[in-house]
Amino acid sequence: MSETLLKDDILRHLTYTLGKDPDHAQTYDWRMALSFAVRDRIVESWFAATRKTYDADAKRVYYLSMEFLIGRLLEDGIINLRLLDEAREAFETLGLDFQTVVEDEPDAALGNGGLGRLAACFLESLSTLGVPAYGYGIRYEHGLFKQGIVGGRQVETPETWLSQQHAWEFERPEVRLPIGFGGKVKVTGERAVWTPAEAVDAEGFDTPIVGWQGKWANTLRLWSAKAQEPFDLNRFNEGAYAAAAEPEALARTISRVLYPDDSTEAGKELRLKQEYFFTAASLRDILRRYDSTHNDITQLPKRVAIQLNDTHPAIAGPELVRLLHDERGMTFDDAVETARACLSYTNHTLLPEALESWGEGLFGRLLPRHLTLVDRIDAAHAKANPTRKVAARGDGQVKMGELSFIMAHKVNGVSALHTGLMKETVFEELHRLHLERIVNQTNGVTPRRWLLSCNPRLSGLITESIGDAWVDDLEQLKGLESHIEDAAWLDAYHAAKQDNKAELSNWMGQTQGFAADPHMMFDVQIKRMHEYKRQHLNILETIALWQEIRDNPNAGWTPRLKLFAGKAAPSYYFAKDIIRLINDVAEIVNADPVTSPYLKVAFIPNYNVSLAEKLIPAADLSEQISTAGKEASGTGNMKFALNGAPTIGTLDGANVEIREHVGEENFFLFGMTAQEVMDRRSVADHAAQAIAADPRLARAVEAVRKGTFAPGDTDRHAGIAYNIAGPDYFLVASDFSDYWRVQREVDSAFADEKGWARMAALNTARSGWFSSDRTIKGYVSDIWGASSLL
Ligand code: DL6
Repeated sequence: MSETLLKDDILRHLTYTLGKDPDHAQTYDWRMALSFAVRDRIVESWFAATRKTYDADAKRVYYLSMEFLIGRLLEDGIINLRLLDEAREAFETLGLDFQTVVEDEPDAALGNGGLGRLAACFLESLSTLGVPAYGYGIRYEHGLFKQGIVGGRQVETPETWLSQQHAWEFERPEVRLPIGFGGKVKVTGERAVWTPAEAVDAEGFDTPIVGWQGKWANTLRLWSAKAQEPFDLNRFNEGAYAAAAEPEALARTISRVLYPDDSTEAGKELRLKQEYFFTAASLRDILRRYDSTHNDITQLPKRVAIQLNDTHPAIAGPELVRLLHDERGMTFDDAVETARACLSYTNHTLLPEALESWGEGLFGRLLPRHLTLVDRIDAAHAKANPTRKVAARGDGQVKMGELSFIMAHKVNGVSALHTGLMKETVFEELHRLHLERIVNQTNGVTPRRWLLSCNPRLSGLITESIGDAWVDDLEQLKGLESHIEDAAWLDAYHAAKQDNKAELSNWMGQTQGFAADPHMMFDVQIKRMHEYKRQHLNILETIALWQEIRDNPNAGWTPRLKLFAGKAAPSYYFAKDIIRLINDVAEIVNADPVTSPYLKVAFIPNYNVSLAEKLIPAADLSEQISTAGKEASGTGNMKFALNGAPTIGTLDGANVEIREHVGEENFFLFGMTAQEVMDRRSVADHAAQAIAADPRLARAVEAVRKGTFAPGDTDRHAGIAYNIAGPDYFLVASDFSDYWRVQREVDSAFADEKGWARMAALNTARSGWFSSDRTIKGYVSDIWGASSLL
């Protein structure tokens, strides 16, 4: 670890790296100077880890993911290096506000939601555990769009995290790999030579990811697309300036935007290009690294474990076979076996619309050799399993789920329920043919970011009570249970939550023009907007509650703030309608003097990692109300429980395991089970029946239908009402009555302040199992066969 003082390093970087005099430095300059001073300290353990990995000739884990939702890295680095006190002190003596500097960092929003955030938690845990690993992804110029709310509606603007220098990355101009598309394949005997029609270069940018106490750091290598011939000088000299720059613009398109809208053919092509681009570059990089110290390619699986994070990198199967067979001369069968021994695949969803497939026309045009290899992989699989019906190619499509399954030695789901459903539904036949292949690895979250860093009040109390070994051994939180009967301790636990709520309330007052009373229950639903997550069930219950309070204001209501945040995909119109309904309800309800003491509604725009870090520590109640069978796991649910917010939820995803761990008396369960959901759907008029049976629900749906929350535009929300009363695929109406009933149980429980604090504290004490360190240990032992070098 560096011997110099952090403050001296900050001033040195300010002067010599940023060229700024302290008297004229802006927040940005101070933030960069601090980041570089912290980064220097990370680089030391990063180099040491790399040397150790080479010396041990250790197996490396390669995590291929289209998304890494890493958020801000500065505070993470400071916390993991245990520099917080020194950094604070340094800024105090410089007369600057430390928090302002830290919050100046833009969020790296290189992901959409849970899948990308999980990848970020995994990288941090891999480093904490000292498992040699690389994350591989795309260095998008624009991450997930910024969400504004204008007139209640979502408005999207581009995200621009790279408009300033990114302090954490190192450009690697020497790591530049050509990636081809299209063209021709010449087959000679067994093998083929692919001559692509076009090519771009993938250039690597490395970010070190440091683990707890700085003992180890791994690399996140993100690929940026560059033109091979960036600039056509002849065309420029002819005066065709735009045309001269076209090759560069076209190449850059590949890494320009996270998940382009793929509702058009051009969008689809770009998405497939992105997938092949980063997967092919990563595989070539992996083989290059292997070749630098090994000369027997057949031994690759002893040194290389490649995890496919969902099907986005599924092309890794045929690409690795191509590299081994066409380029390295292995027999086709050996190439398939070797690739399979390296590859494993995580499934993150059972939603049919999210299971990727590509039209064979597009696939064959972009990746002609790979299409043939998919057929050969299918044929070999059919030969080994003569009864099989499922294939990776069929009905004019290349199916990436099937392809990933066939090419992986292990396939995992992300919660016990989800893994079970995978076996019974999407992969039913493949599972029967390969009974050992599917394993479960329930997700987890890193406690460094999601407790230690985001909730200093609670983590301070925990450390005072049981020491700090919990930070990388989260099961130690169980030790808190012995404190829970101590009234003074429970008061302190409760006070930490109240202070977090007051802080959030102040922040809301300053930024949202609305400071909620911290004595209200903070009832929070923050996640991507999606029908299966059922924000519309929550807002419908809010409407019904508003109506009941108006009818009977003196019935002793428990005051609640209903807090929502989340982004809708730009072309997902129903989800955008739900955002508008929430905002419209907020406007009416918040202005109602009768109900205001008991009910408020807020939609906080631009949900991202940093906002989650603010909201979760201040939450009293966690809403995890998806239709059972639809949420693969959820990880927000874990963060809330860990931070002492009991869940109201269905038996879905990891809720099931959270309830088992925290105890059923500390979890508010409602709704149908996954099996009941399937049965209920076969009732033709399930929604109408549910509405007829519950006058409260009928009244709330009617208020939405007739435009109570859209004065002057009475049809505005009719679509939502018709959906709930009609097809209601996600069974909002059928689950409403039970949800309402359990929400009233929540009201009574919250009114008992001590009882609630006890329940919240038990949630914290019993959430240790949901650490991503535990999850990674599971992958290491059951899937990767790697080991820790610490
Ligand atoms: O496994 C991480 C995360 C789960 O916690 C969520 O339940 C799940 O919805 C999410 N899946 C995806 C992928 N699919 N789509 N669309 O984001 O993965």
